[in-house]
Order: sequence, then C-alpha cells, then structure tokens
Amino acid sequence: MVLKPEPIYDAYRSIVDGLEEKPKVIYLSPRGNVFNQQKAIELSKEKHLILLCGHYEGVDQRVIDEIVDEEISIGDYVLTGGELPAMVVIDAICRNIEGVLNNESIQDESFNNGLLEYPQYTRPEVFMGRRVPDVLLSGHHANIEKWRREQSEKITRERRPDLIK
Ligand code: 4H6
Repeated sequence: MVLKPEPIYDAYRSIVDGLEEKPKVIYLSPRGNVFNQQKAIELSKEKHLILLCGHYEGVDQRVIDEIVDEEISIGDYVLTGGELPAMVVIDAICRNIEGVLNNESIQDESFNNGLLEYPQYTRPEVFMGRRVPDVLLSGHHANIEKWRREQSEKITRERRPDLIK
C-alpha cells in the first residue's frame, strides 16, 4: 500500500500557505542520505522544517518530487514507518538550538570535537571496589582536560577509527 499524493500535498499547502519563508521539507526514508551530527547542526539553523513520514510502502513519488527538498535516513535498517526516524531527527536537531539545553553539556560532548566522549564518573569515589580515576579528584583542571582528551582519542581509535581523519 502506497500513500496517495493529494492528501499529503493538501496537508503541505495548509502548513505553507500564509508563511513568509518556505519551510525545508525532509522525507524520512531508508534511501536518504545518512543523518549525522553535522546535519543536525545545519538543520538547527532553519526557521521552519516539515518532516514527511512514509508508512506501509512509502509515499507516491510524484508528491515527493513536488515538495521534498531532502531525503534523510537514520541508518541502514528498515522500519515500519518514518515516524521514529522523525523523532530521532527532531531530538538531535533541537538540542542544538540556543536555550534548549541549560548549560555547558553541549560543548564537550561526543562528535562536537569529532571524537567519541570520554568516560564519565560521579560520586561515590569507590563503587564495588572500582575507584574514580585519581586525576578527576585532583581538582587540577588542565590535567583533567588532558586526561579526557587522551581518553577520547583512545576510545575513538579503538571503536570508531573511521572518525579519525
Ligand atoms: C519511506 C519510504 C526510514 C518510509 C519507504 C523509514 C527506515 C528508515 C518508509 C519506507 C523507514 C530509516 C516502508 C521502506 C517499509 C521499507 C518507512 N525505514 N519503507 N532508516 N520505513 O531512516 O519498507
């Protein structure tokens, strides 16, 4: 079963008519360009977005050709609909919008420096005989930063060597 074009086009018009700027329209599909952090940051700068979700066997190609600006996939696997990919994309985009997150957490995180995140610890100092690394308790901020950088590089080399240029 393929979703017919007219109701989708009508829904699109009902959103767009009266807007000053035409929203970018994204179709979530396994055939799209694979989504990543760079794309999330890029899309977070758009004033408006419309996410079109296929279900069943997808959407009639003619309405895609008529209204879609970009086709995006969240990875190489098949789902029953584009709704979960849309939620994934919305979450990844919104957290890059000023004021959505409260603090510095967006600065340091995985991928923002192109590397995977270093390990995180909190209290207690000892859990099941496992200690928080001494350097993190030292209060020496330069050493802590250096340790985190080294950990990020090590874990990226081990798990995702493709991320190291
Ligand atoms: C559009 C076209 C996205 C939407 C076809 C959607 C995976 C992703 C869908 C389909 C999706 C992804 C219908 C094709 C079911 C496969 C919905 N699956 N499909 N990776 N499915 O982002 O058969």
